[in-house]
Amino acid sequence: MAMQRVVISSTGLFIPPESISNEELVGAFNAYADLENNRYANDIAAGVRQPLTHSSVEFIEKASGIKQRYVMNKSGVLDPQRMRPAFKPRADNELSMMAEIGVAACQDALTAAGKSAVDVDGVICAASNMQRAYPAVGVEIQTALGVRGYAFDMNVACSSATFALELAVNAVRSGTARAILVVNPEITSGHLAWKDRDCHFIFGDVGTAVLVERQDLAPPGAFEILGTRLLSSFSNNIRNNAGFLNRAEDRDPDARDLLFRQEGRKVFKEVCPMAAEHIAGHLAALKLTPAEVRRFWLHQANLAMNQLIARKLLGRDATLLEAPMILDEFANTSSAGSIIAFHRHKADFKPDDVGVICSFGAGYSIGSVVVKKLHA
Ligand code: CO8
Repeated sequence: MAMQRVVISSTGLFIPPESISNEELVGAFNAYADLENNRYANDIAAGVRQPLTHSSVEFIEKASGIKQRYVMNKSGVLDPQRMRPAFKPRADNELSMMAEIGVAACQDALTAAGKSAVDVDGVICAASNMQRAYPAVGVEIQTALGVRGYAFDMNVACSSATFALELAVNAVRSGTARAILVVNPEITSGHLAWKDRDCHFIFGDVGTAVLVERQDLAPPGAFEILGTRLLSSFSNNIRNNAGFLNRAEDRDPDARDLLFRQEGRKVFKEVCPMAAEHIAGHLAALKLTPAEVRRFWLHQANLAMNQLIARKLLGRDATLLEAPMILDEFANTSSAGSIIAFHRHKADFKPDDVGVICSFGAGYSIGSVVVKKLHA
């Protein structure tokens, strides 16, 4: 069978019901720090324990660009006695939380394309953590949507969405599927160390979906995928040791290393040049230059990071139209970040305009997807 042309027909977004401002977050953190410092006042006075230091709204906004984040549960996160979301366990016959927000994002994408589940042959659920080992959350989403065919889960942390897009593109290009839904239910609040001042502000919850489809079946004015390119290179600078062997290792379930942790400065320094080089190389392989790209929908981890990557590519500062940010509203939503940026900032694209979706983060992993707007 001849290779098919492949497009992104539509995207979908699920926004959680609650949000937390930096003021609220810092208020809860500082109350927690005061409680801890009171509890260990004697040890602190004796010099055998360091007091916890207050967090600050000014630091968070200056260091990251984040102003608020959406979460699936706010009360648990803001309770200084708890400092983690409070979720009600669900029975096996109820839709799981990850599947619920995944289904909502997929339905949004299907509606936007004027398509339904019968037009789709597979679902790839790609996120930085899975709610359980099996059955796959993707299969649950597939079944709830009424999609025939297949589904599976995959995890490449921050690059889960772009890596899944390459798999979806390859399936559609080779003719094994007409359309694939790539879905990213990112409940980052479940694995964020809300008690750690260095990172408590970084993440937020969200769900995104991308409908990847054969061009001849897609609605007019879709985004043709000119190419995908993936890169990974091992680093311990972003790490989470939670896993199925923890129990056999007799690990303390509250141990700090079983949640997200990072060396933020090192990540910043190492990943920026890698991402810029990756994008430039991918564009060159497609006989394009950065100057010919109308928009870079970059991973949303840090405002200064994206400014630096865009400057390396363009040789000048990028405008917010060229490298849009959604981080202020959503915080870092891991793999969903660049997809939200694309979802929110693509309506003004004209036929033949070219853009790049690019993720970067834990692994390290980098994934780029070069798209071109087709004629309506
Ligand atoms: N309030 C006040 N002060 C603070 C706070 C705070 N909350 N936190 C730290 N400080 C202080 C520090 O103690 C330090 O003080 P001193 O200079 O006296 O030592 C000072 O502020 C500076 O601290 P940092 O060097 O840590 O600050 P940076 O300017 O480097 O900013 C950032 C920290 C924002 C984390 C920044 O380094 C960054 O964004 N780096 C890039 C990180 C990145 O891209 N990471 C990828 C994220 S991983 C991912 O996207 C997906 C992973 C999988 C999902 C996991 C979900 C949970």
